[in-house]
Amino acid sequence: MSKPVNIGLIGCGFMGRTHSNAYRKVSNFFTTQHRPVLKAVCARNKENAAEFARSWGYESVETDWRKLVERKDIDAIDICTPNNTHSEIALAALKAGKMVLCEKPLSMNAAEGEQMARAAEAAGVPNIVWYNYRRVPAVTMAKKLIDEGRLGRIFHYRAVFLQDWTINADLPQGGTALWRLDAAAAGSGVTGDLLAHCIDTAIWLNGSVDRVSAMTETFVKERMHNLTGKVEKVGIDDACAFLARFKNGSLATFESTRYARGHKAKYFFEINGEHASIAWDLHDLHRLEYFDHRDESQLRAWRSIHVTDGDHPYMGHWWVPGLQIGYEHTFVHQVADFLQGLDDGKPVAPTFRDALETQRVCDAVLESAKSERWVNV
Ligand code: SOE
Repeated sequence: MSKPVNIGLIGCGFMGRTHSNAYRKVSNFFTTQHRPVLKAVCARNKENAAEFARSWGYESVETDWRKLVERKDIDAIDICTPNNTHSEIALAALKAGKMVLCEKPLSMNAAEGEQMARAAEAAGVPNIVWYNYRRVPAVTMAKKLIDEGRLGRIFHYRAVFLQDWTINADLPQGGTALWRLDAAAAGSGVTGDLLAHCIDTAIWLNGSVDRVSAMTETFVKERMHNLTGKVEKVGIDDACAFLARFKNGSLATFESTRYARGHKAKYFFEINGEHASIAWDLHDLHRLEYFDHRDESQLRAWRSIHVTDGDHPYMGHWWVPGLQIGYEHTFVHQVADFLQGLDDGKPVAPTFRDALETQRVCDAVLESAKSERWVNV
């Protein structure tokens, strides 16, 4: 028998849409006993919330997240608001005994994240953070190949996440659409927004990071602030690059920027092991590049695996072999796994505790950039 999970979503932006889309689609493609019900959406602006509710099929609207969190008919709170609100909302939701699905990054910093992870464990309720790229089928397959030991000892991990949308110095900071440029709302720039994705994937694939050495830059030093109407100092990192040593002995480089002209969302990683290497690129997200030195020498080459077959991760739930899926499906996969976890009574990664590890690396990166020294995680 199907068990409803009443969702209360907070925030009607881009992420609110990706999550809502996932809740709507998941039960058409994945069979779980639990099934999401779009119970309520919350945003400060009532008209926006009502319009969002209408287009995504939410049953009701709230304008105060505190009221939503206290509602008896809500089982799970989904936090899609700017980073500086995650902690307060999550702590209140956990106190009210709700499950919590929190948009990435978990928190503004590790201290806040630690509090959230502890509260989630004390509440004993399912909790998860939306690091969606783990659930691109090709990335999940990379994890499988690594866990099978195919790469052997890992020597190198390299990752980049490149964008170009903030090059224009006239772009303001702050407010509904541009809070990612406002340090007070976002905590950091590319480190928390983009590198957090790379770090989450890297920890998942390659284990814990031991120490880092970073540099950051803010190319546009002042921007008009949408909330104050004044030109204010920019507090976020526009670009960040760091070296890392993993606990498994491998060396890593990470780079992210919003100033890489020509790149909209180029997330790429490559891992080099003793026997084999793998590489993945978000611009071609259904392909996993794989090179195995143990192949017969004449035929040895990079293989470009089209991860669309029925026995590839998640793909048996979609169309027929060879037909692709995309970005939005990673969120569907996350909901599917979360619901399966509810069926099985098991936590599903990345939990708040897992995401805290990423937060600790982000903190170390920012501290290293400031001190110009290596920092232990
Ligand atoms: C920023 O532009 C952003 O939307 C991030 O906030 C997302 O997490 C990333 O997946 C795509 O880029």
